[in-house]
Amino acid sequence: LNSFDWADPFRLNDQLSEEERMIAASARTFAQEVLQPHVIAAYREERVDPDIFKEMGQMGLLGTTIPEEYGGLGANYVTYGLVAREIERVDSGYRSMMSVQSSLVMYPIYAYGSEEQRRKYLPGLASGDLIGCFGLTEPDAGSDPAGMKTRAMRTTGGYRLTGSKMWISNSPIADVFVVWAKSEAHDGKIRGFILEKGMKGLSAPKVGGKLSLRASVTGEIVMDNVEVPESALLPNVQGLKGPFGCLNRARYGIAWGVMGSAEFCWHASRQYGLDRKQFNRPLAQTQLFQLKLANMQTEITLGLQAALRVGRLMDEANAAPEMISMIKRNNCGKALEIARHARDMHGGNGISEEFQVIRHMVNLETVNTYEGTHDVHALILGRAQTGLQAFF
Ligand code: TGC
Ligand code: FAD
Repeated sequence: LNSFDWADPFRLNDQLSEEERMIAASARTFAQEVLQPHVIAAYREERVDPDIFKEMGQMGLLGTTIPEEYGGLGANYVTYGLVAREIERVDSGYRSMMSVQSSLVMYPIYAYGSEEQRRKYLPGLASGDLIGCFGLTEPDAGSDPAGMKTRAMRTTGGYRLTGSKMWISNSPIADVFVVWAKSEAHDGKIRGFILEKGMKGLSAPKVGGKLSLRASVTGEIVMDNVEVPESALLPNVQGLKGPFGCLNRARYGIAWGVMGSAEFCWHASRQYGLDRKQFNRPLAQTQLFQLKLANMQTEITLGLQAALRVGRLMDEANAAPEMISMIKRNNCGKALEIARHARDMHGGNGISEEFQVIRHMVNLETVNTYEGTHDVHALILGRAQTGLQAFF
């Protein structure tokens, strides 16, 4: 009879190449040895250590899919997903730092940028010497980014940007800002611009009072007549497909990442149930506890398998955005549900930082919302199967 590995029921590991397994294993060691020891205090104190970017960079975890000539690892999308899973096993905020840098800053510079822009920014972003952020959302334009108010006006040598972005990961510590604006010089079309820290009129105040994703810093981007040269424009894309092209990659990575977070919660609950006795038997020997563990195991196994399938299609350049909506939505929703159950299964200890499940749970509330909310992705899938858009 074939054996069953409770922790890897569909033998995901066997479906990976030697190289994918190796990079995943080294990402896991890094995450557990370098990130895990600091996360509880970092979260409590809402403290982000910018050196984490350099540490990730040294490990080759920034720009995993960007070609080596620009400082990336030149690996495939499955590898990128595996890295996200290992980092988010520790904390969604750390995965957020990595995925913004890789998918939302390095990717657009690589895919839409000039050769000069690639050479100028990508090696520093890959090493973590430069920190990047991505400004799409605004105070009055979240799920509906087409409603953005940020404008770029033509000047003699370039553009002048005015507007403000809200809820921007990494912005208070960023050196490089990829910002999306409606450009009056391009018939009001959405265009991407690369701004740099220190430009006159550019500031990025921190958003305070966050009770989720506290190990990652979030801010605004305020642009008060920021003048940039022509060379700041991303030349090779226009329209919403620019930012969405980046979001496809980041959302895909999130679908893997949240499974790492859910796996942490599942394994912690299983161990807790084996260790703790009530009514003279381990909690894990009760039917209700086992039902919850079986549900966790099933949803994580299915979610990982789905992410791998979409990753393989991405690597063949054959994935559709709706596939990504499906796995981003479902994996986030299931991970959040798993974390809530894990919190409950830990009893009173479940609310303590020491057991970590409540931190994952509260983080996943953000992950379920950003990069397209759970409901927005349902509307994308609804539109794809009815031909009727229900957004407005
Ligand atoms: P719609 O009419 O659907 O499309 C407008 C144009 O965009 C193209 N497009 C895509 N292209 C590539 N990939 C996709 N996934 C695309 N989706 C749309 C589309 O083909 C069209 O192109 P064209 O040439 O015909 O003009 O646009 P809509 O305005 O009706 O959009 C509706 C909706 C809801 C789907 C969309 O706006 C949406 O996805 N909203 C959610 C917004 C969102 O995800 N924001 C994320 C902000 S970044 C972030 O959260 C980072 S957190 C990261 C971290 O910390 O880890
Ligand atoms: P809204 O769009 O106002 O949505 C509120 C509620 O209404 C949701 O439940 C939503 O599903 C629902 N809703 C909206 N429209 C419809 C509809 N048509 N039909 C039915 N229901 C609807 N953005 C960036 O650009 N860059 C970043 O780096 C970034 N990082 C983030 C980090 C954090 C910690 C957070 C919390 C957010 C971040 N975001 C970032 C912003 C994020 O993408 C938005 O919060 C998200 O897209 C939702 O937008 P909103 O907050 O304006 O909510």
